[in-house]
Amino acid sequence: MKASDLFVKALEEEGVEYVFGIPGEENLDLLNSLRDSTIKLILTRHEQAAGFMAATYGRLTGKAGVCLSTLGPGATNLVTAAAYAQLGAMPMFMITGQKPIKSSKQGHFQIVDIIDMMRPLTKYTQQIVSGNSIPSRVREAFRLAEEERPGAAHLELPEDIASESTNVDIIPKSLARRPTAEVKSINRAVEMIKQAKHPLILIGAGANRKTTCKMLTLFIQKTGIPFFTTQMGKGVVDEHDPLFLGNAALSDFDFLHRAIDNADLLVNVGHDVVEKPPFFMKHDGFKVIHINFSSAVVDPVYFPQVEVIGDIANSVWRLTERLQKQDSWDFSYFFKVKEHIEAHLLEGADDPRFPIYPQRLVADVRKVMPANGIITLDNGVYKIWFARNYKANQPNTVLLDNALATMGAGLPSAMAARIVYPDRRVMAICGDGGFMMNSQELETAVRLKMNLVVLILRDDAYGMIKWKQAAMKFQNFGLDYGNPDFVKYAASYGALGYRVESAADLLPMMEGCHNTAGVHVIDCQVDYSDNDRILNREIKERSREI
Ligand SMILES: Cc1ncc(C[n+]2csc(CCOP(=O)(O)OP(=O)(O)O)c2C)c(N)n1
Ligand SMILES: [Mg+2]
Repeated sequence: MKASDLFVKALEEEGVEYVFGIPGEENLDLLNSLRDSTIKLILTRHEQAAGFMAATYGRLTGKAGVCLSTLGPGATNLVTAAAYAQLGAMPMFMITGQKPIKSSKQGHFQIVDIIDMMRPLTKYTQQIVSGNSIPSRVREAFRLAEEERPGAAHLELPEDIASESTNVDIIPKSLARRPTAEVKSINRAVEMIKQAKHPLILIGAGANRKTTCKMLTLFIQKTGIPFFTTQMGKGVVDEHDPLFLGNAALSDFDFLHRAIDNADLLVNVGHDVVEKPPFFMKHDGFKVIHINFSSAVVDPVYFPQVEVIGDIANSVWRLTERLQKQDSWDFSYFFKVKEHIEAHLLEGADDPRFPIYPQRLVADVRKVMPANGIITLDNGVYKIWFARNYKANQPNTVLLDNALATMGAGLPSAMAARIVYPDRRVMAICGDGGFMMNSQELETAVRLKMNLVVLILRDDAYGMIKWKQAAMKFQNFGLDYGNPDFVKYAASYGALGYRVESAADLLPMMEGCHNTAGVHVIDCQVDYSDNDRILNREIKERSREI
């Protein structure tokens, strides 16, 4: 069998449905083999977008999303997406091409060491040096990309290897179960939770697995222990639950941190230090039980006292079996904090001013999104508002990146969500800066006849950095820019463009877009002038009084 055919067969064996990317001449054998397979090629307009789409596919399905590029410049364009998948724990597999390795007449044209470049960004990176090693290399790449903690894997398939003939069979997946926690660690955790006065549950990204969501909901229902989420833990348990306190979008001084400071024990399910800290641990503060697939990376702000290491769903289930509500638990202060949080969330939710206030915008988006609707956020200051104010009902319905926190992923990840869930409402929410970093993918979305809504928050600036600049008491400098006319820009791609003219416009406009086929782009001017006052000062001062 031709090596490139074997490669595609190995991908099919792994259950691959899509390959996202841009081929170069070094991938033409592989491209031809893909032509005859069940796998669909999703051709994009930038490799970075293909990588973001593959990573998001992996995040949503648990199966490695696959992306493809040529050598040199195509492969270097995948770098940010590799880091996105690796830090965000999204299973993703990159295939890059290369010039012939046995003999080549092109000198060093386009050649950079892609394997070494990918090393710090992946769990596995290898050049394939013989067609016969394809089955084991591909299996190994998928094993590592998908195994906890998931991440990025990379294989380089040189042109001459892709075209050679092979005589080996593919290697099927083995049946493997994850190890479960050792009984003594469960015993210790049970004791600590029973003895605590004010235990509190933290839900992080690693808890976002199907079985864990179910087990965790049962655990919370049975014990009645209140919980809060990290940005990437949103939706694992329904945030409309009366035991939900809030989201730790900020690392300190928010209302929620008053509850955290009052806790004497935090039961951390699935958060690790790759995500921006939801709080800072102190030596004389609360104790932490770390429940995760692997042990805690020690950090000055995170040094748990007890670790329950093994399959998270199994650990949570065993804790649920062993724990009942305790009379000695006292959550009264937590619920007092919750009242303040809920009251603050309502403030500004109906603000009529325009350009629109972020609080109003978040409230209106929530109104048009059903429980299973998916919003994908790019990176900007609005991410904090969405994390704090948008209550998620279901897992994977708020896709944001609080690990690499890259700009440019909002639109591609919405497109991947659309592919995985053709029947749900999907909306990309991007700053004008982040949108422009991958706006060329509007063409891909239009070409694929996607139904998609893209909401652009326009402040004609890198607003997030402006907010930090103001907080540091620096003069406004170096962060303003102009924008294309987004309505005309959308139209030039064959998408539908709209401009919001008043706060009251937005909700019916979004509703209309979701009810109409096609790619819709909404240009909405946003007013960030109160961000500094509210996020840096008001919540700090008001929460101190609780
Ligand atoms: C690729 C990348 N470049 C730079 C940054 C640093 N950064 C974080 S947010 C931000 C500004 C985002 O601007 P915009 O997308 O317009 O959102 P806004 O905050 O204005 O709503 C910048 C420059 C980043 N996170 N990622
Ligand atoms: Mg902006």
